[in-house]
Amino acid sequence: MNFRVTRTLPLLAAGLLAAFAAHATEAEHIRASQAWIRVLPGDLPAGAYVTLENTGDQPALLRGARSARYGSAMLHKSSAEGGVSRMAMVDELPVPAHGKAELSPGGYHLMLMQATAPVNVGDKVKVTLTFSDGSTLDADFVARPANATSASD
Ligand SMILES: [Cu+2]
Repeated sequence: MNFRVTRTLPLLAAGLLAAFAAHATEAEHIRASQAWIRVLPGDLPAGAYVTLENTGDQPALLRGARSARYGSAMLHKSSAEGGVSRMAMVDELPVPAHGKAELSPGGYHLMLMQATAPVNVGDKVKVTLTFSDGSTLDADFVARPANATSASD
């Protein structure tokens, strides 16, 4: 009896590992493009924008981001009400299966705060995007001037 148990357990463990490896993460199906940061003077927070494309069959949920260059990063959404522009924190941004989500000025964005050192126009800043299953995607965001409206205008 003992003999059987010790032989079965390693096989069971191997089977579980194989099943886990076959399950793709959210981040694996996401392609990031047009990634840029609007750098503002002084200690003002910087908006970060990116286009996310989901090549997978399941929706992915962007939860937030982090970067070694900033003390904190939050997911925000801007809106205009009666000519007044506001922004609010949001918990997540869905990227539909075989679809896109755009973070762009006036809409969803990442708010990067407390730069650890001055970020200059032209710098490439690595930002790690985090998804609801805990998976992550690194993308290089190019720092652009305050009057920029897209990744390349
Ligand atoms: Cu914001």
